[in-house]
Amino acid sequence: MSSKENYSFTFKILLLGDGAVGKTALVQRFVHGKFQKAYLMTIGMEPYSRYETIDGTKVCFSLWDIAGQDRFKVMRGMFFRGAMGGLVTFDLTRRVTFENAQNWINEAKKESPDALFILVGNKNDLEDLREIDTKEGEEKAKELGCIGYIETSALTGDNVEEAFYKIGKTLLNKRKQQ
Ligand code: G3D
Ligand code: MG
Repeated sequence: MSSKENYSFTFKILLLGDGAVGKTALVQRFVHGKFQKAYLMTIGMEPYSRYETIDGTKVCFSLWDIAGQDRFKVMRGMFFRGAMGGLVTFDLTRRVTFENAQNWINEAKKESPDALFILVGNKNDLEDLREIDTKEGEEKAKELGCIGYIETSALTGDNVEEAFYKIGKTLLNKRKQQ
């Protein structure tokens, strides 16, 4: 992990997706390197940051973990403002969360039209309970105009770094071209 000093860019990245898909678990895994079974349900919004060097440039990931529950919807607009990217997360074992991915992108785009999104299928450790296969996930990511599709497990840590790096790297390249 890089130190905080002298970073060149801050990327505001949203954790999006229905309740209980694993947004908080993913961000905790990325920022603290562990899976915590018991923590409070996210209330409104929780900010996290992690400093990283990507292709020789120090960046700050500013991660905004929003609450998926409908009763927090009124607050979300202001948290979404100025976002550059988002991890649109669904639970591989619950199809309804997959079908809702589009709604999350629409909601975020209202506030941040230029944001980039990666589609994340979480809980890939629960192989027997899976309702979405990889091919379907990849097709959905294309249909939604996402920069990619990745399957993760916040429980085992599988692909979690890769998911955040993929969006960080894409944002960095975009930034360098501006
Ligand atoms: P949210 O922030 O999207 O609402 P949470 O989701 O991070 O709170 O996770 C919801 C539940 O799913 C939690 O279980 C959490 O432990 C579990 N979970 C998160 N990621 C994974 C994963 O990759 N694999 C498995 N097997 N479980 C995961 P509880 O039981 O605490 O509600
Ligand atoms: Mg949460």
